[in-house]
Amino acid sequence: SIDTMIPLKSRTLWNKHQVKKFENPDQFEDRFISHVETNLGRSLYNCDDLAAYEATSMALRDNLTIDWNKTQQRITARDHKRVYYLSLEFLMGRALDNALINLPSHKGDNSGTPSRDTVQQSLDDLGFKLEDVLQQEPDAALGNGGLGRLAACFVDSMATENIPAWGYGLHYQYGIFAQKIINGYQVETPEYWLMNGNPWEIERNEIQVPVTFYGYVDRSNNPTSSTLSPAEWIGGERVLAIPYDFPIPGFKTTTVNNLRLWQARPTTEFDFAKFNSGDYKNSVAQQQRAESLTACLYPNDNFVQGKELRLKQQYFWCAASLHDIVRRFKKTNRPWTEFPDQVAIQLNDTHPTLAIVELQRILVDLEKLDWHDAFNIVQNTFSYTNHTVMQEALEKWPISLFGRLLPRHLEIIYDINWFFLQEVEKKFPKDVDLLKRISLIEENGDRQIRMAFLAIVGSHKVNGVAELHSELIKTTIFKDFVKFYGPSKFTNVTNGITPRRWLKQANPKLAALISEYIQDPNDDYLLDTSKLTKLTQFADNKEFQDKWNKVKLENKLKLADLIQKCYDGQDIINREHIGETLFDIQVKRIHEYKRQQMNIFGVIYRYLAMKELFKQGLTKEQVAKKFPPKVSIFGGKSAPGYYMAKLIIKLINSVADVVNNDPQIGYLLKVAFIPDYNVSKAEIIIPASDLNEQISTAGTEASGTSNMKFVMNGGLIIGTVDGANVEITREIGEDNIFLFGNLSENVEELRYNHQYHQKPIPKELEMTLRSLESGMFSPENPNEFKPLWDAIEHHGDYYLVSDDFESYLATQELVDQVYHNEQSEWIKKSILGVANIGFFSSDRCIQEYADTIWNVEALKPE
Ligand code: F58
Repeated sequence: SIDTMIPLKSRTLWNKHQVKKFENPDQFEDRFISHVETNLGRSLYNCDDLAAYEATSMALRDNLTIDWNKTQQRITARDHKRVYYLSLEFLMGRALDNALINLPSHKGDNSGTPSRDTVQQSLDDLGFKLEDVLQQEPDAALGNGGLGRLAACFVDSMATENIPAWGYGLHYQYGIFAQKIINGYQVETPEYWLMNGNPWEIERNEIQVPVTFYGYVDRSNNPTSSTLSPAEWIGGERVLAIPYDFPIPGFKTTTVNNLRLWQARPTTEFDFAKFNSGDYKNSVAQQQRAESLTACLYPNDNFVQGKELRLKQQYFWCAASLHDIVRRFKKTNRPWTEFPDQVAIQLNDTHPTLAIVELQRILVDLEKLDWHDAFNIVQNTFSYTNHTVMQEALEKWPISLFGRLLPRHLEIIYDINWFFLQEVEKKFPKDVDLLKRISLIEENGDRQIRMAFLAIVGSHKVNGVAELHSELIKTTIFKDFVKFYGPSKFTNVTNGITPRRWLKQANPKLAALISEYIQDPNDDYLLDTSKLTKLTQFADNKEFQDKWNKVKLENKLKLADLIQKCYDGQDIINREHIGETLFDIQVKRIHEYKRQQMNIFGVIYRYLAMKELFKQGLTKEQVAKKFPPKVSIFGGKSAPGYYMAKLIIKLINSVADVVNNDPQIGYLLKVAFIPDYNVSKAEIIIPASDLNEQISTAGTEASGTSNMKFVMNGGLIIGTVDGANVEITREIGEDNIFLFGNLSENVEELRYNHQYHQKPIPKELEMTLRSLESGMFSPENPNEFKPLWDAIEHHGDYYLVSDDFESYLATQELVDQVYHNEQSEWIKKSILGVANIGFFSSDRCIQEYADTIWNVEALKPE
């Protein structure tokens, strides 16, 4: 036991002064005031909302830290296997409300146990509004989009499911940029999210992990000079990795896991050469460079750039994390062969693939294990999640760049490849083409390391993130690996989302209505989401439908407020008609494959068709029959260097300008672009949707997760047969989703046809593109949007907008008809969606990972 190492006298004293959690409102108030007056150095007289946010957060963090300590001690005492989730991105959003929801009794049950309600009451008594206090918190936006938010949902679920798990990532000073829209264009501004400090993190200066770059490999002590035997890497540059720890609470459990984010710091090492030459300024500059290593998140979504600093970030993070993991394992005094019984490491995409190589280096060079024994351990430890089949998002590193930064790691990769190719050759003799295709090194032109291939070879399991996607990777990008390893190395874990944040926190009114009707006053359905199916019995119930509708209306009003704020007070949405106005929403990163361009083309077509009817002399009422009131809402960031995506943003804003200011159209059609889409805005936007757009070209969106969030909030999907839409349809029933468009199995042929035959463009699209060309939306520069019509008409229409446009419009027409003429049917679909979305809880994902990939069991608090 760890206890016996501490003298009895000290133990007794520590026990006597055991720190206690606040366990009732009075104790919370005590903590709150104490934090205000000591940690913040403020008082009753100058405590503003920000200070109230900080003090509330510190009080909650105290509680979490106490449980955090217990959780960690329990895992260590039991010698339990730990899961490490390595992700370069954690898109956490805000922490305070989440912590409040996870309080032991989250509803006022009069027992005095603290809950969100009692904290709200206390704050009220102290003179603060919880709503305003929550607004003080900046989003922790350390991610780009789906991949980063998935990691955040997963750490939430791992804690809730009592899986002993740590997340490892980087402590960026600047997360994703803040997006401003100026004259319709995206402008990126840096967001220093730590401006006011961060009450949720614990900086651990007592842990400093040195990380090395560059230099050379020294083999002078190694007579065989084989790369397979231990070598010494003499590094050229050295920085320190300092951890920042974030407590991750679970729901209805006292398990608190850890999210550890590393930050780079200069070493205090003293450069004599520079000192002696009197070059003090330069040695300071060099130290400052160290800190810039983790300064900023790369803002690309589904695209890789291949920059040296990015590779440095990756190695820095992998080396620091593995050092930590290995140190923890070594304390158990177990033999190395047991490492995979104690440690499971999940690679969130290929960004942490270097961890595979680093562990092999540690085992061979530092721990002197036999090369093959070491690699066995490595393979049994790691598993890899793929999130894309798109070529431009698959990581490859030029050998020259890589070898300069990490000379010893390059040798190890060559050796891994050498043994791997020998096995391939043994199984498929003389298939030179196969060897070329499957090699970890791409040999055409500039030689590059294929990181996905390295991740496959170094792992025991590879998974895709939705059924369709997991099948696609087996038949396309990883086909040869299926041939070599057999299909069992490849598996599927369909993505999920945490219902705590995406239902309870984002949509408290809907959550309350649900718990009332399914008679679940303790919100157990947030743990066992299959309980949501009890809603089915109320799908036709008039009274329930009315209440359901009322919640939606309130959420739409809240979104209308947000939009008004974004448009400097200009009220775009007509509140009088809001109940009959369909909110059609597409929020996600802007990317051609996600096809926001098709959405806005649909809006333009609708506008042109409406104008035509007016021209024919129809009245507003008559036009409304054909085109009932609708708001098209967009949100999302473009990568700063992605020209086409930025042009799509500009087009949306230009169309909004014209349409919103057309008095003839009025409230019948409005367009809004919400700037700076992020997690906390998503929590307002998603609950307000009637319809949401999941319209990627079939086969391109690996899973999508906002599709799940929208349905969980009573939104209906208009979507293609892509990603998780397929399984959502299976779960909620095809009557409750609007599917359209070509199937993924036809995409290749359609693209081929575009290349070799001039296919006529459907007339509705033709009309739309010509309106762009006429300068209708860019009178000063009619050619502004030329690249958008050229992409379709002259560059092969890679994303198949022209192939799907007609069925998209037809399906939108069907949507209008159901929404306006069969209101009760619409609400029924909405209810049935929520009733059957339970499968997409990220708790289910974590159970699948735990059972089929990590081989780890829950460790419940006693
Ligand atoms: C996303 N990938 C997928 N990548 O596009 C989406 O379908 C899926 O639901 C989600 O992962 C979760 O599995 C994604 O977000 C990135 O943003 C990477 C960031 C770093 C560079 C490469 C793309």
